[in-house]
Amino acid sequence: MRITPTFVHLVTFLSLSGICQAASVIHEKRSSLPIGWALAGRHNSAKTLPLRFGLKQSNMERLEEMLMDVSHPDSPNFGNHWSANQIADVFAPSSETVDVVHSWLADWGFAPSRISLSPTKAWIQVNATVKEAERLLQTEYQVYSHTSGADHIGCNAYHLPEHVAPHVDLVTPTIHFDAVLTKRGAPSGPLPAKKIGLPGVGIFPKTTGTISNIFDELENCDQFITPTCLRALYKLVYEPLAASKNSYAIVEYTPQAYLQSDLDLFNKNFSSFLVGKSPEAVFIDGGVIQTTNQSFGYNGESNLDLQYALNLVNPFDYKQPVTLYQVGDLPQGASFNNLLDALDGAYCTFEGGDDPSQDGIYPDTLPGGYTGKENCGTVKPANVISTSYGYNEADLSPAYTARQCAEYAKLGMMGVTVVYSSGDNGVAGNEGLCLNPDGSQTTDGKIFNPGFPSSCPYITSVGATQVNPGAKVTDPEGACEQVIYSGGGFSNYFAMPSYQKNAVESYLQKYKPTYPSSIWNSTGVSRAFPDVSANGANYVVAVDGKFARVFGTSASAPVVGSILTMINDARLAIGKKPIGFINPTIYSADFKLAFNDITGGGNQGCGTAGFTAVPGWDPVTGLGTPSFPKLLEKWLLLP
Ligand SMILES: *[C@@H]1O[C@H](CO)[C@@H](O)[C@H](O)[C@H]1NC(C)=O
Ligand SMILES: *[C@@H]1O[C@H](CO)[C@@H](O)[C@H](O)[C@H]1NC(C)=O
Ligand SMILES: *[C@@H]1O[C@H](CO)[C@@H](O)[C@H](O)[C@H]1NC(C)=O
Ligand SMILES: CC(=O)N[C@H]1CO[C@H](CO)[C@@H](O)[C@@H]1O
Repeated sequence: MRITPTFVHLVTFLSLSGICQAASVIHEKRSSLPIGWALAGRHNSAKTLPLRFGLKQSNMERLEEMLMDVSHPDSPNFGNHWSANQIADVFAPSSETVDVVHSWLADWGFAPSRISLSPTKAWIQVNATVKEAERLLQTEYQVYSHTSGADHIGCNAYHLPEHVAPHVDLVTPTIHFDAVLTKRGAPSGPLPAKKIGLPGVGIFPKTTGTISNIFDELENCDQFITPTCLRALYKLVYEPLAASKNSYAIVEYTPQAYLQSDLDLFNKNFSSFLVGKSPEAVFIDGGVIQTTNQSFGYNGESNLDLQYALNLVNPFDYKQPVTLYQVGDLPQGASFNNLLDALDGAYCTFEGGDDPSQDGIYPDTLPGGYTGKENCGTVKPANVISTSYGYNEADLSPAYTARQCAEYAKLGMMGVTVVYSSGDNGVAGNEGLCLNPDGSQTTDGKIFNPGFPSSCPYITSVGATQVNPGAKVTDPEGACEQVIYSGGGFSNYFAMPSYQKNAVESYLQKYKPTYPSSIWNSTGVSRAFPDVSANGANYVVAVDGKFARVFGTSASAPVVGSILTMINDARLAIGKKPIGFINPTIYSADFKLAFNDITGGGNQGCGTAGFTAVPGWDPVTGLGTPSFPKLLEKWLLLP
C-alpha cells in the first residue's frame, strides 16, 4: 500500500498530539452479536473495504415540528400535506455536509479520484484497505461467521471526529451486518436471511384450530368474531361515498399469501357480493402471491387481513377497493425498507440504508430471484397503510430504526396514515423473547422487550382487546388475554413525542408500575405504545378451505385501518383532506371521549403480569378502541 505524505503527516501529528482520541466520538457500537453469528477472527488488513458514509439528511431536527405542523389539530396548517418532491428537497443532505465529510477523507490522504458522491448526494464512498479503514474509524475489522456458513465483515464500534459525526448517519460496513452475505464455496449473492414474511418470524397470527359451526350472531361475539361483531363493537355503520378518491392498502411480505378460494369461502358466508372480488395487488420487488406452500403459517396472515379489510370497508356492495402491497420475491423476501423504497424514491436513493440481514436486496442474484430493479418511488402511497408484521426493537440497530422511523414521519407529512400491529407477546418481544442486561434476547430474559415499528413515535400502534368470555358485544371489552397478549410498553430507542406526554405522564403518575426500573424503561421520557387497540381474539377466518379461529394484533391493525379509511371517505366526500398522521389528533383533549376506554386485563410477559389496562391511556390498550360515530363527528369538524 502506498501512503501519501499527507496521510503520514496527519497520523503522526494526531498521534503525537493526542488530538485523535480527544476529538473523536464513538459513533455507533453494538453490545452483542445478532443470533446465529460468531466471531471468527481479525480481517486480513490488506483487503479492500467499500466504505460508505450515509450523510445526514437536512432538516431532520425539524422533522417532528414539520410533521406536527400538518398533523396537529390546533395547527393552522392542519391537513396541508406535502408533495413527494417537496419532501425530497427539504431533506436532501446539504452541501456543507458533503464538504465536511469529503475534506475529512481528503485530509486522511484519500485522493479525490478515490472519493465518490452518489448522484443523490446521500452517500460518499471510498474503497479503503482494512488498514486504512481501521485508522480512519479507530476500530478493528473482524470476520464473523453465521451458522448458515455465511461470512460477514464488520466491527463492534467505530469512531468519527467530533466535527464529522453530526454530518454522518452511519458508516458501512461496520456494526450493521449489512455487507452482502456470501456463502462459503457458493457463488456470491445475498442469503435469504430472516426476512419478516417467513412463517413464524416476527408478529404472526395464532390459531386454536379449525371450527365447524360458526355462530354469526351478536350473542356469540365472545366466541366468534365476525365482521358483524366488529361493526357492532365499534358502531361501524357507514356506506362509502368517495371510494374513487380514497385508498387503503394492506401490506404482505412474501412468502405470506392470500388464497382467492379462501376469500370466496369467507365472503360466501359473510358478504356474498364480494365473492370473486380480489384485492388490487401492487407487486413490489418481485412480489408474488405464492400458492405452492399452503398452511396456516403461509396463508393465515394475508387471509385474515384481506378478508376483514375488504369486508369492513364494503358493507353493502363492492365500492372501495383494497390495495395489496405484496413485497419481496420468493428466494429472498423483503422487509419494511423495501416497501418504503417503493413508496418514496428519495428514501430509496438514499442508497445503502437497506440491510441484507433484514431487507431484501434487489436485483436478486439467487436462483429464481427477481432480476428487475428495486422498486424505487414507483408506488403512490395509499391514504391508509396497515401492516401486521413487526420486529423487536432490539433486533435492529438504533441507527437503522431511526432512519426508518423518520421515513414514517415523511409519509405522515404526505398525509398517509401508517398503522402497525403492536405484537402478541405482551411486554415480551416476538417469539416470547425478553432482553438480558447485555442486550441479547432469550426466552428466559427478564427485561421487557419493546417492538418496532410500534416504538417509532410516527406510526400508529394498535394493540389487542377481547370480548370477555361470557360477555355481550355491548359490554366493555378487556385487554386480550386469550392465546395472545397485547404488545405494549416503553421504547428503549425513541424519546417520548410531545403529543402523548400528557396521557403517558398521567398514567405514570396515577398507576406507575412497581417493577424495578432494571426491567422496564421507567424513565418517563421514552415513546410509549400502543396508541389505540381493537379486538384481536376469536376471529373467524377462512384459511386453506376451512374456517379457523384466529388471534392477534395482526387482526386489530386492519380493523383500525378500515375504520380510519371510512373516516377518510367521509372527509374526502366533502372536499377535505385525508386524516394523515393521526396521533396528535387522537391524543388531543377533544378526542378523549371518541375511544372506548379499556380498563380491564393486562399484557403479561417476561415472567411478570406485564402492565394493566386502567382508565385513560395505558401501555396495553392505548387510548382504547375506536367509536366510529364519535371519531367521525370529531374528524368532520376538523379542517
Ligand atoms: C470501489 O471498488 C468497486 C469494485 O472494485 C468499484 O466498482 C467502485 O467504482 C470503486 N469505488 C470508488 C469510489 O473508487
Ligand atoms: C415451501 O416449503 C418447502 C418445504 O418446507 C421449502 O423448502 C420452501 O422453501 C417453501 N417455499 C416457500 C415459498 O416458502
Ligand atoms: C430508555 O429510553 C430512553 C429514551 O428512549 C433512552 O434514552 C434510554 O437509553 C432507555 N433506557 C434503557 C435502559 O434502554
Ligand atoms: C350464513 C352461512 O353461510 N353460514 C355458514 C358459514 O359457514 C359455516 C361453516 O362452514 C356453515 O355451517 C354455515 O352454514
